[in-house]
Amino acid sequence: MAAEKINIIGVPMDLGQTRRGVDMGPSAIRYAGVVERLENLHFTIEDSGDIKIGKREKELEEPLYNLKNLKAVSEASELLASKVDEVIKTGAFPLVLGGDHSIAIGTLAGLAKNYKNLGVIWYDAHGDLNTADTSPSGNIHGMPLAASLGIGDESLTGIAGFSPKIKPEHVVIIGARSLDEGERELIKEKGIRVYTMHEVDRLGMARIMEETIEYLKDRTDGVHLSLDLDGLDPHDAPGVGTPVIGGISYRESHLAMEMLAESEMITSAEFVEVNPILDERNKTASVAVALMGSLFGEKLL
Ligand code: 4U7
Ligand code: MN
Ligand code: MN
Ligand code: MN
Repeated sequence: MAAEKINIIGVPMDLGQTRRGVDMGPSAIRYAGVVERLENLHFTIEDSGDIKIGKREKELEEPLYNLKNLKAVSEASELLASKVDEVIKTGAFPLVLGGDHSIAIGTLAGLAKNYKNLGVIWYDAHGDLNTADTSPSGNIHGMPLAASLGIGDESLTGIAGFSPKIKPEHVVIIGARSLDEGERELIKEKGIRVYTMHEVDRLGMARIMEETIEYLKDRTDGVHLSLDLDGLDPHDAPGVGTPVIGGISYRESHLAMEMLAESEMITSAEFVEVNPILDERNKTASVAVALMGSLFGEKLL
């Protein structure tokens, strides 16, 4: 890891989906010992505290164009984008704690102000490539990758005043096993690199990470890891709002993080969708912290 300082930004966002509790994700991850874990690796940690999140729209109100809580999500995205931008300018590594995955819209907006060719590793059971037109749920946490590619409603694509934030050829999705029809079409149309669970089974995580690192190495000037805990199997990460069976194992995930640490290519990261209310004794937050340990270079010997 190039940076010696890590700046933690909490985003207690739960408005990108309908289940309660994911707003407590940042607290659960802090409680699981993130600061101590990274201090042990000799990083200087600053905790910026939490981004302010607005109010949920009334349940009965018809959501605007199939985009639930659009106003509050886009406002929080602007705040987060500014914070991430500010942290990068101090030379620290931004480590964003979610909150639901809609927060990636703000994270990527802040990052893209600083990287012309930002690479993104999207570790997730889902593609998060929906728009209001294709989304079966209207939940914005299913849309952040599309929005960052400049696809979807202006209030999401236009955060921080420019669009797109990233290019399709700089994205690698790992762990996909639940894709909606519109997402499949977009993946094909844009030629986005996707390692589904089929490839995880067939090639193994080591080969996938070698290929991912090789693929992103020369074409990007920074690489962001956006890790949705539901990328892992629900057995290892039960505290998530949209679990899908047949996921990436705890060991495979550690290997992925260790290989990213060795590559020294990751310049920012976010860990999202930890929902302590659905969890078993803070297991999922603890898994997130253990994976952060490996990502930041923890070794047994
Ligand atoms: B997450 C879904 F329909 N695709 O759009 C949708 F299956 O950030 C799920 O990856 C989205 O957890 C999951 O609502 C979003 C659904
Ligand atoms: Mn996601
Ligand atoms: Mn997901
Ligand atoms: Mn989810």
